[in-house]
Amino acid sequence: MAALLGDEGVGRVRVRKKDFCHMEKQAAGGGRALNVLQGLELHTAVFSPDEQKAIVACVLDLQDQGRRGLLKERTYSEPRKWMRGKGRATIQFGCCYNYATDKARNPPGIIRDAAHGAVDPLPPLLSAMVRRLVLWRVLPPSCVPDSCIVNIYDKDDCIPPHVDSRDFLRPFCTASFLAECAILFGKELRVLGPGEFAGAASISLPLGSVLVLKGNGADVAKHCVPAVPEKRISITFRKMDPAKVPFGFRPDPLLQKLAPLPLPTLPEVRPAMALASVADHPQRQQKNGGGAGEQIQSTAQQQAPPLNPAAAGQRITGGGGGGGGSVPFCLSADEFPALGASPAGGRRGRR
Ligand SMILES: O=C(O)CCC(=O)C(=O)O
Repeated sequence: MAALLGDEGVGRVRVRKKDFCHMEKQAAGGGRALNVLQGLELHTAVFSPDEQKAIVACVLDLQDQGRRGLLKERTYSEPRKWMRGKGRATIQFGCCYNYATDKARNPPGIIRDAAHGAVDPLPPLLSAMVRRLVLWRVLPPSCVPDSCIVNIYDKDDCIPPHVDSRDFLRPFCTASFLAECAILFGKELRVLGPGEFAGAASISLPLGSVLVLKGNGADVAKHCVPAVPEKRISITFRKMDPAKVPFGFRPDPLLQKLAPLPLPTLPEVRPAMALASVADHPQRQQKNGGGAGEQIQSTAQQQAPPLNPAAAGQRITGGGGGGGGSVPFCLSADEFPALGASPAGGRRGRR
């Protein structure tokens, strides 16, 4: 297992930023302002370029297996791309999370009954990723993921605004591959058109990075990824609530009793640069965004990605001006379809 992704490198150049801030007024609580990004952490360079290549190759191979019907029934889903923004393929491991009531009338949530929720266990390389996340202190040993969902976005696919189900514990995290893109956060995210959304805060997700979600960033703010400019893969790792684990679930022996590796002594600590932008709070951006996030940085110097153009009331993707007014774009069941559905009857056999 360790050979798939080496354990060495806990101290290698990477920035850990966790001072994201965007204040939004709460309707409840007398209009008190709340930092809806509290609890988010961005860890960069968690996976090296070579490791990213291996992970992408593994995902594409799994997609090929899914298309050929070689994975369990609910593991691979590929909706019909009938309009811009719709068509993101997903591969689920560890459990079947049902986004919408399905044909068997299973309600949304983790399907506990294996007869209806048959998915494959985490493949070895994805288990090795989880192991690294814990050993390298990206995730705490108290919340080791036992499931994941792989999102495969073709150009123009998106994931609409949502809050991840409470069937999964916090923190959870998402790793990014193939193309850098923005993820939007906000208490309210506006739908501007097919695959186009606007939100108050935008965080750029570098290749090989891992964004950790907990606190308000996971539970108060919604998040979404607007239509991507080119093919992109993300892998979201989550630990199931023990009360929701599918019957007969077998824990991965390689993910038991993991302990974080000790950090090497750092020769230098530099202030982190801002990674999130806050459109309507330029003064806050100066005060907080440019300040010191916690940083783990060894000898080489890392350049922070450029500031994102902020997104309040602005079009995030696609051509053409800000518009402002929403156009009809229904966040219907085919945005988060019941899983295990592939187009064109691609399923030929079953493992
Ligand atoms: O693709 C991403 O980075 C976000 C994925 C996500 O929000 C999810 O899997 O729930």
